[in-house]
Amino acid sequence: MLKGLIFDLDGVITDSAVYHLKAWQDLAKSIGIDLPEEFGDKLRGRSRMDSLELILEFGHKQDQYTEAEKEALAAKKNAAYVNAVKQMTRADILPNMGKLLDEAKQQGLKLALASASKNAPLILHQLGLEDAFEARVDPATLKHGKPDPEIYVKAQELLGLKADEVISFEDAPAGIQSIKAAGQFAVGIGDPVVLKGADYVVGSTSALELSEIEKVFEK
Ligand code: B16
Ligand code: MG
Repeated sequence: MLKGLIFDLDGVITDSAVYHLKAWQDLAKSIGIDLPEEFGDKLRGRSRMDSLELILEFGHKQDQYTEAEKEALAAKKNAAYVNAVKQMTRADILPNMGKLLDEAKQQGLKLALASASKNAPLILHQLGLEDAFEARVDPATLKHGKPDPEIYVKAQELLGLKADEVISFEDAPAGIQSIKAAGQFAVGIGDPVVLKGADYVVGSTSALELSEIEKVFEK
């Protein structure tokens, strides 16, 4: 029986991916790497340091920096990203998501956030959603990033629920892998080819209908 919903943040509740990409592109440029727009998809759901590693590998520079230098690069990117996030408002909640969260609460479902972002508290504040989730996984406590199941298992545990009692929502292939490895029902938001491991896929949040997803979940 369905008892809870677990949400990724970036790409599901709001589209902060555009700000992540812009901040990474500027940082990459400053060290001589030209990062194409398409690279943004590879960064979805990946932790900050995993994202930096992917970018350095892409630019064949993975062996050129010490750990301390990598930390400094990541901090520089984050400062630019945080500046962009501070411009966000309630209007940046993705279409339909406010309604879906309200409906879920009315049904008595428990809600949790499973975001890899250490900036999630700031983003939720900007969106006016500080009180929307009864549980939030703190990514600083995780040993492994998505696609490892750890973050979704932890979110489910924080809600006190079992894997077959929750539906989890993701926009990233790494996130869908994480949900499925946790044994949960996965809703993908994006390209069905890219998110082929999901149990239910919609092209965008506008097409999300909780009652329709529940019908497939109950089958
Ligand atoms: P931060 P999600 C993820 O958020 C983003 O998709 C990913 O691009 C980002 O690198 C990661 O958070 C870490 O973010 O640098 O703010 O800690 O999709 O898991 O909500
Ligand atoms: Mg995401």
